[in-house]
Amino acid sequence: MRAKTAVVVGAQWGDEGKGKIVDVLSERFSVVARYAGGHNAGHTVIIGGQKFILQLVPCGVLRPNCRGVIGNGVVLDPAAFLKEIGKLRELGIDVDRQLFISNRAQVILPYHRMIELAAESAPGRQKIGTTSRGIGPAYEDKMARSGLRVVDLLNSSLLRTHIHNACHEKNAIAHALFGTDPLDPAKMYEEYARLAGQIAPFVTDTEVLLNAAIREGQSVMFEGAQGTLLDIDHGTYPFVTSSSATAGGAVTGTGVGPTKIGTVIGVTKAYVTRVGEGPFPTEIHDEAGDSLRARGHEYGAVTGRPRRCGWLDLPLLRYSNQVNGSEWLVVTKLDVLDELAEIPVCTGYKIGGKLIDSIPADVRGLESIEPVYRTLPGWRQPTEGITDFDRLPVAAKEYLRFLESESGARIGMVSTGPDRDQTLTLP
Ligand code: 2SA
Ligand code: MG
Repeated sequence: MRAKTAVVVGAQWGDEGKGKIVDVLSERFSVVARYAGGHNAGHTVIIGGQKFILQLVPCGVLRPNCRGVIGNGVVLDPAAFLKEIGKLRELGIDVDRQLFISNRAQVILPYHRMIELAAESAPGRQKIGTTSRGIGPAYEDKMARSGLRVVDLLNSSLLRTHIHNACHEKNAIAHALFGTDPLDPAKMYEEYARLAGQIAPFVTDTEVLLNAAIREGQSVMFEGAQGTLLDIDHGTYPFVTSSSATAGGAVTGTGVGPTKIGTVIGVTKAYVTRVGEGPFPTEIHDEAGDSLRARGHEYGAVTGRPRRCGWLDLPLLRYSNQVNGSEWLVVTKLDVLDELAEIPVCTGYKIGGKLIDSIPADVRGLESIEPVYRTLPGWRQPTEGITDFDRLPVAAKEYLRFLESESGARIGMVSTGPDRDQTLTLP
Protein backbone atom coordinates (compact mmCIF):
# COMPACT_ATOMS: atom_id res chain seq x y z
CA MET A 1 0.00 0.00 0.00
CA ARG A 2 3.06 2.28 0.00
CA ALA A 3 2.69 3.66 -3.54
CA LYS A 4 3.20 7.39 -4.24
CA THR A 5 -0.19 7.67 -5.93
CA ALA A 6 -3.19 5.56 -5.03
CA VAL A 7 -6.91 5.42 -5.69
CA VAL A 8 -9.06 4.56 -2.68
CA VAL A 9 -12.33 3.16 -3.97
CA GLY A 10 -15.48 1.71 -2.41
CA ALA A 11 -15.75 -1.99 -3.27
CA GLN A 12 -19.50 -2.26 -2.54
CA TRP A 13 -22.47 0.17 -2.58
CA GLY A 14 -20.74 2.99 -0.74
CA ASP A 15 -20.38 3.60 3.02
CA GLU A 16 -17.53 1.10 3.25
CA GLY A 17 -15.68 3.49 5.56
CA LYS A 18 -13.62 5.24 2.87
CA GLY A 19 -13.67 8.47 4.89
CA LYS A 20 -11.91 6.92 7.83
CA ILE A 21 -9.43 5.04 5.63
CA VAL A 22 -8.56 8.11 3.54
CA ASP A 23 -8.03 9.99 6.79
CA VAL A 24 -5.70 7.30 8.16
CA LEU A 25 -3.74 6.99 4.92
CA SER A 26 -3.58 10.75 4.30
CA GLU A 27 -0.86 10.97 6.94
CA ARG A 28 1.44 9.74 4.17
CA PHE A 29 -0.01 11.87 1.34
CA SER A 30 0.56 15.49 0.31
CA VAL A 31 -2.60 15.87 -1.77
CA VAL A 32 -6.01 14.15 -1.64
CA ALA A 33 -8.34 14.61 -4.63
CA ARG A 34 -12.04 13.83 -4.99
CA TYR A 35 -12.87 12.72 -8.52
CA ALA A 36 -16.60 11.91 -8.68
CA GLY A 37 -19.97 12.52 -7.09
CA GLY A 38 -20.89 15.54 -5.03
CA HIS A 39 -22.52 16.31 -1.70
CA ASN A 40 -24.44 13.02 -1.93
CA ALA A 41 -21.34 11.48 -0.34
CA GLY A 42 -21.08 11.25 3.42
CA HIS A 43 -17.54 10.50 4.57
CA THR A 44 -17.40 10.11 8.32
CA VAL A 45 -14.13 10.65 10.15
CA ILE A 46 -13.74 10.44 13.94
CA ILE A 47 -10.62 11.96 15.47
CA GLY A 48 -10.18 11.72 19.23
CA GLY A 49 -13.93 11.28 19.66
CA GLN A 50 -14.80 14.30 17.47
CA LYS A 51 -16.96 13.45 14.46
CA PHE A 52 -16.59 15.12 11.04
CA ILE A 53 -18.94 14.31 8.14
CA LEU A 54 -17.39 15.46 4.89
CA GLN A 55 -19.52 15.61 1.76
CA LEU A 56 -17.64 17.58 -0.90
CA VAL A 57 -14.38 18.30 0.81
CA PRO A 58 -11.72 15.55 0.56
CA CYS A 59 -10.95 13.95 3.92
CA GLY A 60 -7.25 14.83 3.54
CA VAL A 61 -7.83 18.43 4.66
CA LEU A 62 -8.20 17.21 8.24
CA ARG A 63 -4.38 16.92 8.19
CA PRO A 64 -2.70 20.34 8.35
CA ASN A 65 -0.09 19.50 5.70
CA CYS A 66 -2.40 17.87 3.19
CA ARG A 67 -3.94 19.77 0.27
CA GLY A 68 -7.44 18.86 -0.88
CA VAL A 69 -8.64 19.00 -4.48
CA ILE A 70 -12.22 18.85 -5.79
CA GLY A 71 -11.63 17.48 -9.26
CA ASN A 72 -13.35 18.14 -12.56
CA GLY A 73 -15.38 14.90 -12.25
CA VAL A 74 -17.28 16.29 -9.25
CA VAL A 75 -20.62 18.13 -9.40
CA LEU A 76 -20.38 21.09 -7.06
CA ASP A 77 -23.24 22.72 -5.20
CA PRO A 78 -21.67 26.07 -4.24
CA ALA A 79 -24.02 26.63 -1.30
CA ALA A 80 -23.35 23.15 0.11
CA PHE A 81 -19.61 23.70 -0.33
CA LEU A 82 -19.66 27.02 1.56
CA LYS A 83 -21.74 25.54 4.36
CA GLU A 84 -19.33 22.65 4.73
CA ILE A 85 -16.19 24.79 4.82
CA GLY A 86 -17.92 27.13 7.26
CA LYS A 87 -18.24 24.21 9.69
CA LEU A 88 -14.64 23.13 9.07
CA ARG A 89 -13.37 26.68 9.74
CA GLU A 90 -15.24 26.67 13.08
CA LEU A 91 -13.37 23.47 13.95
CA GLY A 92 -10.07 25.20 13.23
CA ILE A 93 -9.29 23.60 9.84
CA ASP A 94 -7.33 25.93 7.55
CA VAL A 95 -9.48 25.30 4.47
CA ASP A 96 -8.59 28.64 2.89
CA ARG A 97 -4.97 27.63 2.40
CA GLN A 98 -5.51 23.92 1.75
CA LEU A 99 -8.46 23.53 -0.59
CA PHE A 100 -8.75 23.84 -4.39
CA ILE A 101 -11.74 23.47 -6.73
CA SER A 102 -11.35 22.52 -10.39
CA ASN A 103 -12.42 25.22 -12.81
CA ARG A 104 -13.77 22.37 -14.98
CA ALA A 105 -16.09 20.87 -12.32
CA GLN A 106 -19.83 21.10 -13.06
CA VAL A 107 -22.20 23.22 -10.99
CA ILE A 108 -25.44 21.96 -9.41
CA LEU A 109 -28.21 24.55 -9.74
CA PRO A 110 -31.63 24.65 -8.00
CA TYR A 111 -33.49 23.31 -11.04
CA HIS A 112 -31.44 20.09 -10.84
CA ARG A 113 -32.89 19.40 -7.41
CA MET A 114 -36.35 20.48 -8.54
CA ILE A 115 -36.32 18.01 -11.44
CA GLU A 116 -34.90 15.16 -9.35
CA LEU A 117 -37.48 15.57 -6.59
CA ALA A 118 -40.32 15.64 -9.09
CA ALA A 119 -39.00 12.72 -11.16
CA GLU A 120 -38.38 10.47 -8.16
CA SER A 121 -42.03 10.62 -7.15
CA ALA A 122 -43.58 10.81 -10.64
CA PRO A 123 -45.92 7.97 -11.64
CA GLY A 124 -44.38 5.62 -14.19
CA ARG A 125 -40.80 6.65 -13.33
CA GLN A 126 -38.36 4.14 -11.85
CA LYS A 127 -37.70 5.26 -8.27
CA ILE A 128 -33.95 5.05 -7.53
CA GLY A 129 -33.99 6.18 -3.90
CA THR A 130 -31.58 9.05 -4.51
CA THR A 131 -30.19 11.48 -1.98
CA SER A 132 -32.24 14.37 -3.55
CA ARG A 133 -29.17 16.55 -4.02
CA GLY A 134 -29.62 17.17 -7.77
CA ILE A 135 -26.69 14.91 -8.63
CA GLY A 136 -28.29 12.94 -11.49
CA PRO A 137 -29.80 15.93 -13.35
CA ALA A 138 -26.48 17.84 -13.03
CA TYR A 139 -24.59 14.96 -14.69
CA GLU A 140 -27.35 14.74 -17.31
CA ASP A 141 -26.68 18.36 -18.24
CA LYS A 142 -22.93 17.71 -18.29
CA MET A 143 -23.31 14.86 -20.78
CA ALA A 144 -25.90 16.78 -22.80
CA ARG A 145 -23.30 19.59 -23.07
CA SER A 146 -25.70 22.01 -21.46
CA GLY A 147 -24.12 22.16 -17.99
CA LEU A 148 -22.50 25.10 -16.25
CA ARG A 149 -18.86 24.68 -15.27
CA VAL A 150 -17.22 26.42 -12.32
CA VAL A 151 -15.13 28.58 -14.68
CA ASP A 152 -18.37 29.84 -16.26
CA LEU A 153 -20.00 30.39 -12.89
CA LEU A 154 -17.28 32.98 -12.30
CA ASN A 155 -18.14 34.86 -15.50
CA SER A 156 -21.15 36.97 -14.54
CA SER A 157 -22.52 37.72 -18.01
CA LEU A 158 -22.23 34.08 -19.02
CA LEU A 159 -23.83 33.05 -15.74
CA ARG A 160 -26.79 35.38 -16.27
CA THR A 161 -27.41 34.06 -19.80
CA HIS A 162 -27.01 30.46 -18.73
CA ILE A 163 -29.45 30.76 -15.83
CA HIS A 164 -32.05 32.59 -17.93
CA ASN A 165 -31.91 30.08 -20.78
CA ALA A 166 -31.77 27.03 -18.51
CA CYS A 167 -34.69 28.22 -16.33
CA HIS A 168 -36.76 28.88 -19.41
CA GLU A 169 -36.26 25.27 -20.51
CA LYS A 170 -36.29 23.49 -17.14
CA ASN A 171 -39.32 25.36 -15.81
CA ALA A 172 -41.29 24.43 -18.93
CA ILE A 173 -40.25 20.75 -18.76
CA ALA A 174 -40.86 20.41 -15.02
CA HIS A 175 -44.24 22.12 -15.29
CA ALA A 176 -45.37 20.05 -18.28
CA LEU A 177 -44.21 16.72 -16.87
CA PHE A 178 -44.67 17.10 -13.15
CA GLY A 179 -46.77 20.26 -12.63
CA THR A 180 -43.92 21.91 -10.70
CA ASP A 181 -43.99 25.65 -9.91
CA PRO A 182 -41.41 27.65 -11.89
CA LEU A 183 -38.14 28.95 -10.39
CA ASP A 184 -37.30 32.67 -10.70
CA PRO A 185 -34.17 33.14 -12.88
CA ALA A 186 -33.48 36.71 -11.71
CA LYS A 187 -33.38 35.66 -8.04
CA MET A 188 -31.30 32.62 -8.93
CA TYR A 189 -28.78 34.74 -10.82
CA GLU A 190 -28.41 37.13 -7.88
CA GLU A 191 -27.84 34.28 -5.45
CA TYR A 192 -25.37 32.40 -7.64
CA ALA A 193 -23.41 35.53 -8.57
CA ARG A 194 -22.93 36.09 -4.83
CA LEU A 195 -21.95 32.44 -4.22
CA ALA A 196 -19.53 32.63 -7.17
CA GLY A 197 -17.69 35.49 -5.50
CA GLN A 198 -17.29 33.40 -2.36
CA ILE A 199 -15.94 30.30 -4.07
CA ALA A 200 -13.68 32.19 -6.52
CA PRO A 201 -10.62 32.15 -4.23
CA PHE A 202 -10.67 28.32 -4.22
CA VAL A 203 -10.93 27.86 -7.98
CA THR A 204 -7.92 26.89 -10.03
CA ASP A 205 -6.74 24.58 -12.79
CA THR A 206 -6.43 21.50 -10.60
CA GLU A 207 -5.13 19.32 -13.47
CA VAL A 208 -2.05 21.51 -13.51
CA LEU A 209 -1.77 21.39 -9.73
CA LEU A 210 -2.07 17.59 -9.54
CA ASN A 211 0.28 16.82 -12.43
CA ALA A 212 2.88 19.24 -11.07
CA ALA A 213 2.63 17.61 -7.63
CA ILE A 214 3.20 14.17 -9.17
CA ARG A 215 6.13 15.43 -11.28
CA GLU A 216 7.73 16.85 -8.15
CA GLY A 217 7.49 13.44 -6.47
CA GLN A 218 4.70 14.36 -4.05
CA SER A 219 2.25 11.67 -3.01
CA VAL A 220 -1.31 12.00 -4.27
CA MET A 221 -4.37 10.03 -3.20
CA PHE A 222 -7.58 9.87 -5.22
CA GLU A 223 -10.57 9.60 -2.90
CA GLY A 224 -13.52 7.68 -4.37
CA ALA A 225 -17.12 8.47 -3.45
CA GLN A 226 -20.06 6.03 -3.39
CA GLY A 227 -18.93 2.56 -4.52
CA THR A 228 -18.24 0.19 -7.41
CA LEU A 229 -21.79 -1.18 -7.58
CA LEU A 230 -23.13 2.39 -7.76
CA ASP A 231 -20.92 3.24 -10.77
CA ILE A 232 -22.87 4.48 -13.80
CA ASP A 233 -21.28 1.83 -16.09
CA HIS A 234 -20.30 -1.04 -13.80
CA GLY A 235 -22.94 -0.82 -11.10
CA THR A 236 -26.41 -2.32 -10.74
CA TYR A 237 -27.89 -0.03 -13.40
CA PRO A 238 -30.28 1.80 -13.23
CA PHE A 239 -29.98 1.66 -9.43
CA VAL A 240 -26.71 3.57 -9.45
CA THR A 241 -25.44 7.10 -9.03
CA SER A 242 -24.68 9.15 -12.13
CA SER A 243 -20.88 9.24 -11.96
CA SER A 244 -17.84 7.01 -12.50
CA ALA A 245 -17.32 5.85 -8.95
CA THR A 246 -14.83 3.12 -9.94
CA ALA A 247 -11.06 3.61 -10.08
CA GLY A 248 -11.19 4.63 -13.75
CA GLY A 249 -13.07 7.74 -12.68
CA ALA A 250 -9.92 8.95 -10.92
CA VAL A 251 -8.30 9.46 -14.33
CA THR A 252 -11.14 11.22 -16.15
CA GLY A 253 -12.27 12.99 -12.99
CA THR A 254 -8.93 14.70 -12.29
CA GLY A 255 -6.95 14.92 -15.53
CA VAL A 256 -4.13 12.68 -14.30
CA GLY A 257 -3.17 9.97 -16.82
CA PRO A 258 -3.52 6.24 -16.03
CA THR A 259 0.25 5.64 -16.17
CA LYS A 260 0.61 7.98 -13.19
CA ILE A 261 -1.58 5.91 -10.85
CA GLY A 262 0.54 3.68 -8.60
CA THR A 263 -2.01 1.38 -7.02
CA VAL A 264 -5.69 0.85 -6.27
CA ILE A 265 -6.99 0.15 -2.78
CA GLY A 266 -10.52 -1.24 -2.46
CA VAL A 267 -12.37 -0.62 0.79
CA THR A 268 -14.88 -3.28 1.84
CA LYS A 269 -16.95 -3.78 4.94
CA ALA A 270 -16.68 -7.19 6.64
CA TYR A 271 -20.36 -7.46 5.58
CA VAL A 272 -22.40 -5.44 3.05
CA THR A 273 -24.83 -2.52 3.17
CA ARG A 274 -26.84 -0.66 0.58
CA VAL A 275 -29.03 2.45 0.85
CA GLY A 276 -31.65 3.22 -1.79
CA GLU A 277 -33.48 0.88 -4.13
CA GLY A 278 -32.04 -1.93 -6.24
CA PRO A 279 -30.91 -5.57 -6.19
CA PHE A 280 -28.88 -6.85 -3.24
CA PRO A 281 -28.23 -10.63 -3.43
CA THR A 282 -27.06 -11.21 0.17
CA GLU A 283 -29.55 -8.87 1.87
CA ILE A 284 -30.74 -10.17 5.26
CA HIS A 285 -34.48 -9.89 5.77
CA ASP A 286 -34.73 -10.99 9.42
CA GLU A 287 -33.53 -9.76 12.85
CA ALA A 288 -29.93 -10.60 12.00
CA GLY A 289 -30.05 -7.67 9.55
CA ASP A 290 -31.56 -5.37 12.19
CA SER A 291 -28.86 -6.30 14.64
CA LEU A 292 -26.06 -5.56 12.11
CA ARG A 293 -27.74 -2.18 11.45
CA ALA A 294 -27.85 -1.42 15.15
CA ARG A 295 -24.30 -2.59 15.95
CA GLY A 296 -22.84 -0.94 12.84
CA HIS A 297 -24.89 2.31 13.15
CA GLU A 298 -25.99 1.78 9.57
CA TYR A 299 -27.87 4.97 8.79
CA GLY A 300 -27.15 7.33 5.86
CA ALA A 301 -24.58 9.94 6.86
CA VAL A 302 -26.32 12.54 4.67
CA THR A 303 -29.99 11.57 4.67
CA GLY A 304 -30.25 9.46 7.85
CA ARG A 305 -31.96 6.67 5.88
CA PRO A 306 -31.61 3.18 7.41
CA ARG A 307 -29.17 1.11 5.34
CA ARG A 308 -30.11 -2.38 4.16
CA CYS A 309 -27.68 -4.97 5.57
CA GLY A 310 -26.36 -8.27 4.18
CA TRP A 311 -23.62 -10.88 4.45
CA LEU A 312 -20.22 -10.56 2.83
CA ASP A 313 -20.55 -11.21 -0.90
CA LEU A 314 -17.35 -12.64 -2.42
CA PRO A 315 -18.52 -12.83 -6.06
CA LEU A 316 -19.30 -9.12 -5.82
CA LEU A 317 -15.93 -8.41 -4.23
CA ARG A 318 -14.11 -10.33 -6.98
CA TYR A 319 -16.07 -8.35 -9.56
CA SER A 320 -15.20 -5.12 -7.84
CA ASN A 321 -11.49 -6.00 -7.62
CA GLN A 322 -11.52 -6.81 -11.31
CA VAL A 323 -13.30 -3.64 -12.43
CA ASN A 324 -11.03 -1.44 -10.31
CA GLY A 325 -7.83 -3.42 -10.69
CA SER A 326 -7.56 -3.37 -6.90
CA GLU A 327 -4.25 -4.69 -5.60
CA TRP A 328 -5.07 -4.02 -1.96
CA LEU A 329 -8.09 -4.31 0.27
CA VAL A 330 -8.94 -2.56 3.48
CA VAL A 331 -11.56 -4.40 5.54
CA THR A 332 -13.66 -2.19 7.80
CA LYS A 333 -16.14 -2.75 10.64
CA LEU A 334 -14.77 -6.18 11.58
CA ASP A 335 -15.84 -5.50 15.18
CA VAL A 336 -19.51 -5.28 14.15
CA LEU A 337 -19.43 -9.08 13.69
CA ASP A 338 -17.95 -9.70 17.18
CA GLU A 339 -21.09 -11.17 18.77
CA LEU A 340 -22.03 -13.66 16.06
CA ALA A 341 -21.60 -17.40 16.71
CA GLU A 342 -21.58 -18.17 12.99
CA ILE A 343 -21.08 -15.92 9.98
CA PRO A 344 -22.53 -16.82 6.58
CA VAL A 345 -20.38 -15.69 3.63
CA CYS A 346 -21.56 -15.84 0.03
CA THR A 347 -18.98 -17.73 -2.02
CA GLY A 348 -20.86 -18.13 -5.31
CA TYR A 349 -24.02 -17.32 -7.25
CA LYS A 350 -26.61 -19.69 -8.73
CA ILE A 351 -29.40 -18.83 -11.12
CA GLY A 352 -32.05 -21.48 -11.72
CA GLY A 353 -29.96 -23.94 -9.68
CA LYS A 354 -26.85 -23.49 -11.89
CA LEU A 355 -23.62 -21.90 -10.72
CA ILE A 356 -22.72 -18.79 -12.69
CA ASP A 357 -19.29 -17.24 -12.91
CA SER A 358 -20.05 -13.70 -13.98
CA ILE A 359 -22.29 -10.98 -12.58
CA PRO A 360 -25.54 -10.56 -14.56
CA ALA A 361 -25.78 -7.19 -16.28
CA ASP A 362 -29.56 -6.86 -15.97
CA VAL A 363 -31.63 -6.14 -12.91
CA ARG A 364 -33.84 -9.18 -13.45
CA GLY A 365 -30.75 -11.41 -13.55
CA LEU A 366 -29.39 -9.78 -10.40
CA GLU A 367 -32.71 -10.27 -8.64
CA SER A 368 -32.86 -13.95 -9.51
CA ILE A 369 -29.48 -14.77 -7.94
CA GLU A 370 -29.52 -17.50 -5.28
CA PRO A 371 -26.42 -16.89 -3.16
CA VAL A 372 -24.38 -19.96 -2.17
CA TYR A 373 -23.29 -19.57 1.44
CA ARG A 374 -20.48 -21.05 3.46
CA THR A 375 -20.78 -20.60 7.20
CA LEU A 376 -17.62 -19.58 9.01
CA PRO A 377 -17.25 -19.74 12.78
CA GLY A 378 -17.62 -16.45 14.65
CA TRP A 379 -15.17 -15.38 17.37
CA ARG A 380 -17.52 -14.02 20.06
CA GLN A 381 -14.81 -11.87 21.54
CA PRO A 382 -14.35 -8.12 21.29
CA THR A 383 -12.04 -7.00 18.50
CA GLU A 384 -12.88 -3.32 18.88
CA GLY A 385 -9.75 -1.21 18.97
CA ILE A 386 -7.28 -4.06 18.35
CA THR A 387 -4.27 -2.65 16.47
CA ASP A 388 -2.14 -5.78 16.12
CA PHE A 389 -3.14 -8.57 13.72
CA ASP A 390 -1.65 -11.25 15.99
CA ARG A 391 -3.94 -10.18 18.83
CA LEU A 392 -7.10 -10.85 16.84
CA PRO A 393 -9.07 -13.99 17.81
CA VAL A 394 -8.11 -17.01 15.64
CA ALA A 395 -11.54 -17.16 13.98
CA ALA A 396 -11.35 -13.45 13.05
CA LYS A 397 -7.95 -14.01 11.44
CA GLU A 398 -9.37 -16.97 9.55
CA TYR A 399 -12.35 -14.91 8.40
CA LEU A 400 -9.99 -12.26 7.02
CA ARG A 401 -7.65 -14.78 5.40
CA PHE A 402 -10.63 -16.50 3.75
CA LEU A 403 -11.88 -13.15 2.42
CA GLU A 404 -8.40 -12.40 1.11
CA SER A 405 -7.78 -15.75 -0.58
CA GLU A 406 -11.22 -15.73 -2.24
CA SER A 407 -11.11 -12.11 -3.40
CA GLY A 408 -7.83 -11.96 -5.29
CA ALA A 409 -6.42 -8.87 -3.56
CA ARG A 410 -4.20 -8.54 -0.48
CA ILE A 411 -5.53 -7.13 2.77
CA GLY A 412 -3.30 -4.23 3.79
CA MET A 413 -5.33 -2.83 6.66
CA VAL A 414 -8.25 -3.69 8.91
CA SER A 415 -10.43 -1.24 10.79
CA THR A 416 -11.64 -2.32 14.24
CA GLY A 417 -13.59 0.78 15.21
CA PRO A 418 -14.52 4.25 13.98
CA ASP A 419 -11.60 6.21 15.44
CA ARG A 420 -8.38 6.96 13.55
CA ASP A 421 -6.40 4.85 16.02
CA GLN A 422 -8.65 1.78 15.83
CA THR A 423 -6.81 0.45 12.80
CA LEU A 424 -4.35 -2.37 12.22
CA THR A 425 -1.86 -2.70 9.41
CA LEU A 426 -1.02 -6.17 8.15
CA PRO A 427 2.57 -7.32 8.05
P1 2SA B 1 -27.78 9.92 -6.05
O1 2SA B 1 -28.29 10.87 -5.02
O2 2SA B 1 -28.28 10.22 -7.44
O3 2SA B 1 -26.30 9.75 -6.03
O4 2SA B 1 -28.43 8.48 -5.68
C1 2SA B 1 -28.32 7.38 -6.53
C2 2SA B 1 -28.02 6.10 -5.77
O5 2SA B 1 -26.72 6.21 -5.14
C3 2SA B 1 -26.85 5.97 -3.77
N1 2SA B 1 -25.92 6.82 -3.01
C4 2SA B 1 -25.32 6.45 -1.88
N2 2SA B 1 -25.23 5.23 -1.30
C5 2SA B 1 -24.54 5.18 -0.13
N3 2SA B 1 -24.01 6.28 0.51
C6 2SA B 1 -24.11 7.50 -0.08
N4 2SA B 1 -23.84 8.62 0.64
C7 2SA B 1 -24.61 8.91 1.88
C8 2SA B 1 -23.95 8.20 3.05
C9 2SA B 1 -26.07 8.49 1.64
C10 2SA B 1 -27.12 8.88 2.66
O6 2SA B 1 -22.73 8.27 3.12
O7 2SA B 1 -24.60 7.59 3.90
O8 2SA B 1 -26.91 9.61 3.61
O9 2SA B 1 -28.29 8.41 2.44
C11 2SA B 1 -24.72 7.61 -1.34
N5 2SA B 1 -24.91 8.63 -2.18
C12 2SA B 1 -25.66 8.14 -3.22
C13 2SA B 1 -28.29 6.37 -3.44
O10 2SA B 1 -28.72 5.80 -2.22
C14 2SA B 1 -29.02 5.82 -4.65
O11 2SA B 1 -29.19 4.44 -4.52
MG1 MG C 1 -21.03 7.34 3.27
